Amino acid sequence: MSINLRTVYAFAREMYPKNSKEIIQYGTAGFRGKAEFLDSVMFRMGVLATLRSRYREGSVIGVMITASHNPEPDNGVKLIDPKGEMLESSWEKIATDLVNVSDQELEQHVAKIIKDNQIDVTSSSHVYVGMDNRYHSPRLLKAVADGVIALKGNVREFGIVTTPMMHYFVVAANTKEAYGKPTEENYYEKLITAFEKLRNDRPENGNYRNTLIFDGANGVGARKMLQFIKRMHNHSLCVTVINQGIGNGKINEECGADHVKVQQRSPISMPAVEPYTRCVSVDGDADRVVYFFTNEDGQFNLLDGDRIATLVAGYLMDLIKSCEINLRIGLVQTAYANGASTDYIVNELKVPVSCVPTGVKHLHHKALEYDVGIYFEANGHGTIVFSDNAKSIISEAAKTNDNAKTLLLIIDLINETVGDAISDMLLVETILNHKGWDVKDWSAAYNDLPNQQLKISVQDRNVIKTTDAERVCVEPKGLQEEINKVVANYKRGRAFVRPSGTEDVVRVYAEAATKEDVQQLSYEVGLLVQRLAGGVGPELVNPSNAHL
Ligand code: 16G
Ligand code: ZN
Repeated sequence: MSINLRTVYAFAREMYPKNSKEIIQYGTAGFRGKAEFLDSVMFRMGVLATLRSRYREGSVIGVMITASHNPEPDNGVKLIDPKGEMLESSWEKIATDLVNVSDQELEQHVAKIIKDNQIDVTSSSHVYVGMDNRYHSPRLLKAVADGVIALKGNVREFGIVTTPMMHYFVVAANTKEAYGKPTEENYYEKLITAFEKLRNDRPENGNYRNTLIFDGANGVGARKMLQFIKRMHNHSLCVTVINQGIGNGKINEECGADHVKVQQRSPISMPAVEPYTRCVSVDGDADRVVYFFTNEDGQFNLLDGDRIATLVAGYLMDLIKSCEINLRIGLVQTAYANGASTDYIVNELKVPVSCVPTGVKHLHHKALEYDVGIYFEANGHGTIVFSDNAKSIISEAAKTNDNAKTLLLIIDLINETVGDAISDMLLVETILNHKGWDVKDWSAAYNDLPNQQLKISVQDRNVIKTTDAERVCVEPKGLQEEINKVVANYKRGRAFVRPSGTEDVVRVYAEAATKEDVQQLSYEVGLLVQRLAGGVGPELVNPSNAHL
């Protein structure tokens, strides 16, 4: 087989001309932006995925088209590496360079990538492509597929799927189906079989009821949840899906995990429910999940990624102990984890915790260091990874120990390849059922410290440099010292600043013992950022003067 790089240029010029001069960067979540500027980016990512597959000796590379929790007009694309991980960092740079060259430079640039990476262009290449349900996704999927075709790669289209389903398919294919089959049906079957065996014909237990409200963010998660419901037996779980994405509802608009977490309020279209009804929100591509409920006074309560992590860690610790096996369990968080959750993990659960920079790849990577690595971001993205050593110890124990059999089913229920909102939800449901807990019992484990986030606009957010998993700011000089001074005035105060990887802002996070304190603390830290890091726009308003 021979390829002709002229074809790439011809496709680009005729069908996917570059229509934006703005430099865009492959960030923590790939490329994101307004859909109308992404056709050429998608085409080029199809080209890159094909080259990457050849570079990785014909392994399947995944391409997911989604802008996750962003508003409906946005879209995005990210590549999935052979083991289901995020694209390797050195290739993020290759991706950035490739999408920013002009159409005229494209042919030569592709030739250079091939040469620099010694890619055998005669070898075979396999690319899987999937998309969320944004109305512009099919057009962008076609552009990716054309990128693959231009370089004579093999492309398989999966249509509308969740991000974690794509990771599952890629891993299934690359493990020669040891992990599962790369089909939507097999994904449902694997998870439902494990879930129903774990339920063991006991849909309810103690305070646990098997009904819940599921906010699908008008995204792909809603559609897939409806598919799960169709396939589940004997009412093992009774799910009411709201924000299904049918009719006028826009993806993530006033709904979904990000809205619920950031706004700390229920999504739109919530039916009237009894106090303490368990409710779940996922984001637009269903790789994040948070729980919430309202109490008898109508007060909103959030059970976020930290809560899920602590619930899972406690459960797995007990289960592993009861199997009489010795495995190293570890939990991975980011600086956004509520301080109360970290205290609970260290002092009550006594599980080692590590803190890493924001972004799934950092958490996933760190979790792989343990036999059982649990990672969650406070925003609800997370999963559990089991080492090969752990799997063989558990399989051996399962020959004689029923709890080890349960643990094997838990491994089947988890999507180890990446955070998966639906799989995580089924795991939480399993644990709550096992413990006989309702949301009240679950939230009683510890009390979150009040916390607040601010976005600060600055001239150039990259002037902020951080270290120690983003908890310490090293540049601009002097900013951290000033932050330390204000934090010291607040009981249980903690704050950090970091440049966002997805928006042109600096993020401020603060927590403190009371709501009033946290408002004041975040304001003071935000003001320091404005003053010392080139703030633009109006000065922040002091919350204690806000009523004046
Ligand atoms: C991306 C990351 C997510 C992180 C978020 C932070 C992946 C796949 N996703 O969505 O993990 O929490 O960015 O956004 O890595 P920020 O940098 O704007 O705060
Ligand atoms: Zn997402």
